[in-house]
Amino acid sequence: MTFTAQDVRIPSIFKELPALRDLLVTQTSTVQDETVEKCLPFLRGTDGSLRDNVNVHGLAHLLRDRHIEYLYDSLEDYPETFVSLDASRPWMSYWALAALALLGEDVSKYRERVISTLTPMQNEKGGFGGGHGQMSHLASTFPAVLCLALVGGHDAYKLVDRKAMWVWLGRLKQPDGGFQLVIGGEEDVRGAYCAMVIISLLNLPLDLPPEAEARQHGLRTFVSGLPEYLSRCESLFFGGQSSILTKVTSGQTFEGGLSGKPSAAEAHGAYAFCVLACLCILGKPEDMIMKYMDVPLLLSWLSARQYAPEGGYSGRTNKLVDGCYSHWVGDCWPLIQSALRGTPRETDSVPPPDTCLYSREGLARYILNCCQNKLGGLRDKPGKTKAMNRQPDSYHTCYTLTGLSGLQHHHYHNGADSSVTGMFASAFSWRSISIKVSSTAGPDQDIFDDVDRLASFHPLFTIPHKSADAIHRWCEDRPI
Ligand code: FPP
Ligand code: K
Ligand code: ZN
Repeated sequence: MTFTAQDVRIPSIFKELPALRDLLVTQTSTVQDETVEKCLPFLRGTDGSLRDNVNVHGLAHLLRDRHIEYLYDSLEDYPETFVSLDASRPWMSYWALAALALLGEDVSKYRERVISTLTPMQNEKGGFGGGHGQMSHLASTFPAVLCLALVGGHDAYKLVDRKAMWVWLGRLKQPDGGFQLVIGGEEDVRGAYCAMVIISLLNLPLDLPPEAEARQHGLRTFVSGLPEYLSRCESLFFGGQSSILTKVTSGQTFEGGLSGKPSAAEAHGAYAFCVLACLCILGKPEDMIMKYMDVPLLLSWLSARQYAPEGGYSGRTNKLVDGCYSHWVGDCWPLIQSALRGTPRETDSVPPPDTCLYSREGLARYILNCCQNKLGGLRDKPGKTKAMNRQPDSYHTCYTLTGLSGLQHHHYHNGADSSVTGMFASAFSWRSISIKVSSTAGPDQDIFDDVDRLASFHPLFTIPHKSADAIHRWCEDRPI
């Protein structure tokens, strides 16, 4: 199809400065203004790097082959200066394999390599370290298990010593209901989310092992006190950078977001996803989110994370858009919308998509126009500043694409559909369908060309639905 620049339809909200502007100039407003200035030529499709690559809606096409090339390359050698990444090897593997799977690549060809990479990282006493000889940590065990699920197959699944994993996780369970990430180390909601993903995918027993110290405090299972712990993570602070936090005084309401731990801390999108996804592993969203969250306040905070004209999300109040929050913040929406909608009646096999509480179009514009590097890979945001060189990396490539896939699909769960029974029935009953993303400029039209669509991910496990089902089924057949 040929069209002239005049034909391109971009709603003004995504190409003009906001109509209402606060005239107080601060360091925060200055960097915000600089960010908008950087993004505008990309959003308008006029930046040279987008030349000949926008559709009639002004949306850049997905540079699929270049991203695939970039990700394959990210799995090869690194120079010495990258030595600090040695503690993140399971993450490097996960980000690349997950993003490749979203782009339609078959990652099962990496089975042998994943097995040989992860084998030396598993510790006898359970769990995986981030590299050879390192202590087991939930932030490395989580991506390790997801990599095994992604490549799939008997040889990958059987690598995990599930009995030792169960015992190790028992030692991480804390009297307040949460989980430490490493024995004797920090405790926050990443621990709770990573632990429950591992327990549910590997179908580990819910009872705490007999030797778990949490038993001395009256806890019996991995779930004991957990939803209450998560509900205490609603932020009691009113935002800004951590150095300028203002404690809420009486009369002010709290911010409504979710923080990393119950002791008052700043609300952040990455922790919000951990809290909500963990609650949805424990039960149906309409039960768990409605019961344990203050939904109206959460909606207000989450809505405030999406900016215009940029269209992308920030992770916290008064901070800048960043492509990775397309997942951490953006993928909170399907969980919340599902909580508000409730489980569909058994007669509606696919419930109709909701009135969307966020702008799918805005997020798509930010990801495709502002985050793609023309040589491959996706980034936090455009521009080069003295403070930070906005180059792509596999973390941002993975999470911008996860967010893009999230907005291209309608996620729903259907209790009647799950072959899994018990505690995790709801977690394994999520389904999705590809949906049309319409534009405010032409509401009847899909802004996506078919070639720019990604595969769907399970909204709680961030791997394909079939990968989550397959590892779980394999483990169900082999009780420990
Ligand atoms: C602030 O970074 C970032 C955080 C406080 C949390 C980051 C955590 C995650 C991204 C993932 C956690 C989840 C799991 C499952 C391990 P910043 O100050 O550089 O960014 P900001 O300005 O956007 O807040
Ligand atoms: K950031
Ligand atoms: Zn980021």
